[in-house]
Amino acid sequence: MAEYSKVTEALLGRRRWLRQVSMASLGSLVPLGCQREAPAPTAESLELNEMRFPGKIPMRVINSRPPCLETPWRYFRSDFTPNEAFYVRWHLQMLPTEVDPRRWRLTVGGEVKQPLRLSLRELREFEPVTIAAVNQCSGNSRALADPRVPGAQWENGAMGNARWTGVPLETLLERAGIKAGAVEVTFRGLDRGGIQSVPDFVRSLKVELALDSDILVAYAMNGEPLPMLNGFPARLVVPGWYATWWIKSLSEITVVDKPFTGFWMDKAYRIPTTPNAVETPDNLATETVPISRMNVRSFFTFPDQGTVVTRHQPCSLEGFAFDGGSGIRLVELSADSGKTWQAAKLGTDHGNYSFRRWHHDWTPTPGRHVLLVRATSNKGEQQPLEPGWNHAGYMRNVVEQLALTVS
Ligand SMILES: Nc1nc2c(c(=O)[nH]1)N[C@H]1C(S)=C(S)[C@@H](COP(=O)(O)O)O[C@H]1N2
Ligand SMILES: [Mo]
Repeated sequence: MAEYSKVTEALLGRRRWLRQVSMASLGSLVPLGCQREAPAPTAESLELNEMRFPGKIPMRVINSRPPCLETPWRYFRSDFTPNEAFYVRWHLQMLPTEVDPRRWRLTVGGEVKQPLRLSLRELREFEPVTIAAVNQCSGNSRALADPRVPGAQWENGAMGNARWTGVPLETLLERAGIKAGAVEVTFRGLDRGGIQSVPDFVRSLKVELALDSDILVAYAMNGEPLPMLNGFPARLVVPGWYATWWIKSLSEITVVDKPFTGFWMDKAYRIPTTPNAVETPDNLATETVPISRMNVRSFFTFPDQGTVVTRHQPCSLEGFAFDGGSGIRLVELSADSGKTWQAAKLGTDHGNYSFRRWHHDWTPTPGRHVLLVRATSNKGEQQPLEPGWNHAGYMRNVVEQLALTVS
């Protein structure tokens, strides 16, 4: 499925293509015991709330102006999320809809000895680095918050995993030469608020953090140019950190000698300092910090919710896990509400910032079952059995459930 292409989709027709995709990705793994209750969805036409944006398959629209589009769940059956199905999130009305790659320039300025003004071609002349990393919106799964919270009502599809190729930010900053006394580096894209009351989407990193060698200025995603809606021609990739840092259509990197202040740092994208950023509606946290590293999560991708499974035959359960960069140590399943857990087998390791697939053969007895999946990261962090809550709906990572009927 990583080899998925638009051409394939057009040739096969969507319906057949979907069938091929599930057959190709699950292949011989589909066991006799896991039957599908209903045939796979036949989305010849747009489903409710779906729209087709440039460079994208039909996707569920969370907001249309500016576009916020959610990745359909079936795409999480592969380790890498196809560019065409990768979720999209913009904040400002005036976003770039076309960029001439011959005229686009990335500037590195401010408190530097040698300001840079790089073309896309010059950026590509640096030694390229590729890293597999999850891009997840801070508000992924917000729609599931209880009590409800305002903001884009994402279900679980505001995330994706891709191979990002580009130049380490550190290389660019070293080429420019950071002056003594510099404290932060700010990042700005081509999008604009348009009116004075809407501040531009600018974010800043402390100099020490900006020099982390894993941060990239990426111009390719899964081996192709970035889709326009995912930040063509280049974006920041901050592996392990929530996507709010991953500035798209990047145009200005500015080194500053005073801490940067701005709406998107001081007011938005902040979390309580409490463990796992938890607060309660009647006792909101008074102390907040900018959101940064992702917490650990895991999901089911097969079979689908509500599938009818045959008794006493092995059913191969499948899903994936990830965290904020320490990597996945363990994925466990429970069929008894968390009393006992069994370790799943982990799939290919694409690096600590990537999705990590898991699978587990389960031989069920008749009845209705609710399975739980729980991941533990290499740094020992484990998903909670109860969801945490905060006023912005950030960082949800409760243990996920899969309800199945065994007949
Ligand atoms: N220039 C710019 N970059 C941006 C944003 C934005 O509004 N403008 N939104 C950020 C947020 S909050 C998210 S979740 C990610 C979404 O990345 P994607 O659209 O490629 O999935 O982009 C980030 N980078
Ligand atoms: Mo986001």
